[in-house]
Amino acid sequence: MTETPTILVPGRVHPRVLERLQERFEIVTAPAGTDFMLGDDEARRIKGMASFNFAPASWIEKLPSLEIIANFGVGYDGVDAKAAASQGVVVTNTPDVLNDEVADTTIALLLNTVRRFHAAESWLRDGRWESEGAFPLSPLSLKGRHVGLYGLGRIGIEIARRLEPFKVAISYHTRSPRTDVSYSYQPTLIDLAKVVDTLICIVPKTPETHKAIDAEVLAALGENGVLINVGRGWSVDEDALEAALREGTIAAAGLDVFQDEPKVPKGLIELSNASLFPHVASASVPTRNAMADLVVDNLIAWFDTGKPITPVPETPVSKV
Ligand code: A2R
Repeated sequence: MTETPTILVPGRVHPRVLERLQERFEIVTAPAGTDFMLGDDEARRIKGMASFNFAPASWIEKLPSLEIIANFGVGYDGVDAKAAASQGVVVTNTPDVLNDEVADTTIALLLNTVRRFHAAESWLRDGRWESEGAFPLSPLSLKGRHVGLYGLGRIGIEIARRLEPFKVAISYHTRSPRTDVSYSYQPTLIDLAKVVDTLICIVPKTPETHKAIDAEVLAALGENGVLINVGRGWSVDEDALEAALREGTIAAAGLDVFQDEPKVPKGLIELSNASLFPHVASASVPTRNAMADLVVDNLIAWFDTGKPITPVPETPVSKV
């Protein structure tokens, strides 16, 4: 009889991942963090990992039998995929199953930001409609805007398609232009910021995207400018953004992601021209269940057939 593989689950993970893993695998849990808590024998038994964006090189190198890291989430910046690849370890993520949810949330956040619906609802709930009258007109509107997408991958393209019926102009910047779209391409982020008045960030966390949206990009967006970030907080210089919102360099921002989650800068919270979501873009029960299933299905596929379903680009080829 073949041995049941042992899967390490560091830190918190979606309950459905644990539930389904328990049906097929031996499970070892450990707190995620800088300290690797497993003894040598236990570490040697670990063949797979189910992680919530956590697998640093210092852990991977202490797991000599590790074959696969299945990450929950499309972004896997917390998994050292290069270190994994150099040890022959496969990394998988959960692309596509969250595209629609994230794109829907992006449109909601964009509308919320320009039309201030969050403040309008508070106005009603606080009894101010009755006591003070109509909610103040929103200074901004989505009508006639020119939206720029910084990133036009699996999620970005779904956002762009959803924007079309809103009759806005659409441009984008990526490192390589796409050949399958008619949206106008800008070769640099600053060029994009100069031609649009609304910028949506949906790029991954990489060294190149660190604080890419800085004071210069915000100034280029201009005083009617709106920034929406649904990628990673890492890509925005939050100090520069706070200053730009406070000084009117841009008009408003909608953020679902932050540099140091769950900590959100107090300065941003105080601003009435910012709409802030607690990283909920993919956070519906059906979508998170689909992501959880893809984590477990990748592990099952690997141990049953040697072929992961959704390996990341850095990953070595499958073992068959
Ligand atoms: O640059 P390209 O041609 O590889 O296009 C990708 C773009 N991108 C960048 N654009 C400009 N400068 C960069 N340094 C740069 N790096 C990447 O971001 C592509 O259009 C897009 C990423 O698309 P996907 O890999 O399909 O990712 P997906 O599924 O859309 O998710 C995006 C991110 C995740 O990594 C999480 O951080 C977040 O959304 O949930």
